[in-house]
Amino acid sequence: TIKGFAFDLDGVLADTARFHSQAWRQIAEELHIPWSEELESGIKGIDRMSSLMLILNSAGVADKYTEAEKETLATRKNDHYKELISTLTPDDVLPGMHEFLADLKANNLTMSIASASKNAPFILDKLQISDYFVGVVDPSKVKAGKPAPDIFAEAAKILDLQPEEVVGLEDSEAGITSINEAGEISVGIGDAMQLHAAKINFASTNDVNLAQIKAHLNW
Ligand code: G16
Ligand code: MG
Repeated sequence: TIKGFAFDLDGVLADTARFHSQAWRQIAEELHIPWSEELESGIKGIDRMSSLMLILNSAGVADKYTEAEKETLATRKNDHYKELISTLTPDDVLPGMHEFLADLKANNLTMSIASASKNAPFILDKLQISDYFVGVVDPSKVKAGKPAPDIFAEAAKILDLQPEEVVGLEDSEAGITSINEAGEISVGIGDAMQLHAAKINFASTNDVNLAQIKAHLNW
């Protein structure tokens, strides 16, 4: 039976995907790399350096930059991103998720955060939802980022649960793969075609609800 939930942050709880995209887009423009829908969805869920590599590789220029230059670009993106997220308030919790968190809590289900973001604790604090979670995975302490299972596997450990007792929620393809590989139950939020590997799909955060998840799983 299901006893806990592991939440992705960007795009599931927080309306921050637009800020990641805005900050990366600025870097891409400075480097004269065209922005695209593919980059927009490709950077979702993957860590900071992998996002930069995806952008550079899209223009075939990754080997034109030294490691130090790449570090500088990634830091500059993060500085801009941090400026953008400093404006976050509880109103930036994505639609329906306040209610969903309260419903899980009322049902004694335990929750943790499985985000690739090093800024996750700061964002949870800004949104004033930190208290819902027993813990936050530190992405710098796991071997591999999403799509590898490590982040979601660690989120189950934090909950002190077996993977099959955990539902993972994600808005990215990389994240759904991570949940499935960890042996947890995947819930995709967003385009059903893009997130076809998810066991259960909701079109938007507003549609996510415990009753429907229970019905799907005969739980
Ligand atoms: C998020 C975003 C990614 C971002 C990653 C790292 O992951 O979806 O686009 O690259 O965090 O973020 P930071 O640069 O803040 O460490 P998630 O897993 O919360 O969707
Ligand atoms: Mg996400």
